[in-house]
Amino acid sequence: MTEIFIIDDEEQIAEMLGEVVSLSGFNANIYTDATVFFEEGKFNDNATIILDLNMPNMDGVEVIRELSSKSSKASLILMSGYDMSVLRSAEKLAQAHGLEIVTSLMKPIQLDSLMEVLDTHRKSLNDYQPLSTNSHFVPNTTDLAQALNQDELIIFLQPQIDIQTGALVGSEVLVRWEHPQHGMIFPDNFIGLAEQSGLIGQLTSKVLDMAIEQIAAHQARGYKIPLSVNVSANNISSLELPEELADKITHSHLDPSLLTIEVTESALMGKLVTSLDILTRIRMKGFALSIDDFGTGFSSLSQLHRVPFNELKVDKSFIMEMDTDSEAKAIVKTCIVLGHELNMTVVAEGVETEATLTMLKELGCDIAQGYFLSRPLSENDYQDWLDLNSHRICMINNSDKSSETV
Ligand code: G
Ligand code: G
Ligand code: MN
Repeated sequence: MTEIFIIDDEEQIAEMLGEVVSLSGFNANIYTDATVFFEEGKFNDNATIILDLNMPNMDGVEVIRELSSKSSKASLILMSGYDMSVLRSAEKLAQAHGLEIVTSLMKPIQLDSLMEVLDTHRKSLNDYQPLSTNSHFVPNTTDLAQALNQDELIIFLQPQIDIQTGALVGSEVLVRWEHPQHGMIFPDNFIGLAEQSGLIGQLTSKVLDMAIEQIAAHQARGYKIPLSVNVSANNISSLELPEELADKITHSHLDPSLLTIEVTESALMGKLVTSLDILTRIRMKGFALSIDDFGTGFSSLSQLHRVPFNELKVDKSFIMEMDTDSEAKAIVKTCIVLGHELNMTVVAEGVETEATLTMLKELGCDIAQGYFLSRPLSENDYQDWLDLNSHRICMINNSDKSSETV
């Protein structure tokens, strides 16, 4: 039976939680003092822990820190009697340390909601097990180098829609690895490897070539569809990137403003001086620049002001929660105002519901991207999407933009 560890200094509550855990088909281990939990050390790397944040000896935040120093990959259910913002910041902290958050619960705990959480968690543990064993392919540098040489990387495109008019205003390019044996591999499983192995320059270069080829293909059909490409922190410390981009675009005879370079907020925090140099030159050459996953890093406002961004993409974690979480909504609202004050177009990523889209429209956000509008699409599916959505598309030499609503 799967073990669940409960750490809560209030003995009665801990025992009650223990009963719910047992009823849900897990083995409950109760601790009223976190130091004992670590002394006994009965937990493994993938343990599930129900953790109270407010404890007198060692508190929940200290537990998170200690787990991280042991390189644990534990899954946490956090509890607190404080307000939701304390739970949210503890969540962010845990995630930054590589721990997984199952959920956060406000005290007093609703036992039926805890049971529901445990039920879902048990299912996800069961689903996960076969993957974590031998069927899960973990690529190495040789595999990736080979994929690059044999053109196994392809791109998916995700439409971006003008919230006020419903027009297609661009699409984000997302790389995929079509492995001949292992099927489709997602970027989270190889971008990190590309960065560490020094293959990221080559990877970005391939993705840029594929993106430019797509822009040209759309243009040949009379469609003007700007594309955005993600680059990593390593790319923006390579001084040749602006020249490489300029060479590629000149060669294709395209307008550079049709290509947006997306840089994550956290990538900027590295070597700021070098990246400022590179980003400024990318803009001077006519490309557009976007700050991605905004709100998850810690860039200062003055830093943001110094880099000539055209576009700000609010991180999907806030967008996905804004219809149920007033704090997330406040962050989105503030990002929209900030972006507009700094003359940037504001994009909301991760729009999954109509309610979210309506809310974003009310807040004056410019562009939406997300599953509610379309998932990322393969080249063929994207063509089909364009055919079905021709009323949304801006044609070349046609200033009369579509006015359909979403
Ligand atoms: O759809 P999705 O699973 O594609 O993307 C996962 C993550 O991978 C996102 O953070 C996205 O920014 C990143 N990503 C997707 N394509 C590329 C790419 O071509 N280069 C880099 N550096 N990151 C990418
Ligand atoms: O980090 P970046 O913002 O570049 O990556 C975008 C990521 O978000 C990709 O992995 C993409 O597949 C994913 N994505 C796009 N739309 C949605 C959405 O509506 N919901 C969720 N959960 N993910 C999305
Ligand atoms: Mn992106």
